[in-house]
Amino acid sequence: MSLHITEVRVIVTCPGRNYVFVKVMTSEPGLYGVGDATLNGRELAVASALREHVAPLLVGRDPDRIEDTWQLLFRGTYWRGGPVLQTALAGVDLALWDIKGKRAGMPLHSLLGGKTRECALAYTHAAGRDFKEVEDQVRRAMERGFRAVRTQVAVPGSIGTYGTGGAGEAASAAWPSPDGEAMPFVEAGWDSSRYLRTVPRLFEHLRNTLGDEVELLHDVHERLSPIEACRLASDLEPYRLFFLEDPLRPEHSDSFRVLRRSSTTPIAMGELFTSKYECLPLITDQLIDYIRCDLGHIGGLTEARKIAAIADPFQVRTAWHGPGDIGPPTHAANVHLDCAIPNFGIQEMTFFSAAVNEVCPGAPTYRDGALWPSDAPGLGVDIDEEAAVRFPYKRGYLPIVRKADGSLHDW
Ligand code: CS2
Ligand code: MG
Repeated sequence: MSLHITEVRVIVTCPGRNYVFVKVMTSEPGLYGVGDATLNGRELAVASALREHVAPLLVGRDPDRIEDTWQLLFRGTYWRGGPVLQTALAGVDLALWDIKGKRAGMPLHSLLGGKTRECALAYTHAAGRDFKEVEDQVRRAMERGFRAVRTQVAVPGSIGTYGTGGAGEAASAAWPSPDGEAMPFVEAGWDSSRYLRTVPRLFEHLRNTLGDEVELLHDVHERLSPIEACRLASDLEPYRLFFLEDPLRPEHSDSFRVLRRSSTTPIAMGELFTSKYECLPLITDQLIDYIRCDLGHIGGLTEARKIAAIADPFQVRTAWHGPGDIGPPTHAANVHLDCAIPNFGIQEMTFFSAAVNEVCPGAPTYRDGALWPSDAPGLGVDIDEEAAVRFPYKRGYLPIVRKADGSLHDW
């Protein structure tokens, strides 16, 4: 029998935070592919979709047929899409690309058309309780070579503001209540008006103290109404952000028209999208400047390269999602794609802990403010199954946000 898939292993592990890794085994001894199917806070839903529904469909199939397998898993469900299924699909997709690269003896950037650039401009995060603390963090990042930094500051009265290292985030969701059971961390006392007053002052401070050279970014994390987002984007204009990220929820994509008319602050959007279809109007109507889907939640490289190709003639550049809650295989895929496409913009990055690198070695290398792709065949990432077993899964939830009156707000 010709080359075929023999087994799909789903590896759930918590080397500091939870990851779901996929290992697609083939009939050729020693030939397998690795992927990442981590969906922060709902990991087991994806693991179960993979084990119970996806794996049985793949055994016996030719691993070379990536597009056909993608179509099978996307169209063949009838109830298609959504974060759980698209994350499962991404895990398989990356593993199949990894196998193809290994068979060809080529790194993925080579298979994807070859390098258009040597490395991918990267940004890191800086955050603090006050402006000075954020400034110091940006300086530290610049000392490490970063030319672009995302900055977040605590909003007075809001306990553990998003992006400022609230306990819930630091633990990647696993936030035990006093009785030891994992419960969501509550960011309490959110007040959008206070946030809208605080953030422009942060950027005024940063430009006054750091000058104009460093690129600054900010993530709204989908917390604003359209008119509030207009206010923020126009108030930030004097500080020339590289981009303002996710000002609105994906459900409100029509409201980007309003936002676009009110300011020249560049806009990035997309980490919550799960397919190219949600990207379409934002791209074709040029309502955003950067598309930042998560390769791990849109069905992998197969979908991402199509999104990049759609975006290119509309002068929309890429900024793929790259937080710590997606694993090294997705980060590696980001950078292979970044280095192959013409319309790359910037790459969000994470420094993985020693434990994550032990379980899943091969994350892209950081040097001089940029990420460098591996030249090993395939993704360049591996999974140590024995090490993974030493870090068992811990249930955890993403934080939630409540306003001062106790009602729920978008996190
Ligand atoms: C964030 C993410 O990196 C980002 O831009 O929006 O860290 C996001 O909060 C997490 O991926 C949620 O799991
Ligand atoms: Mg974000």
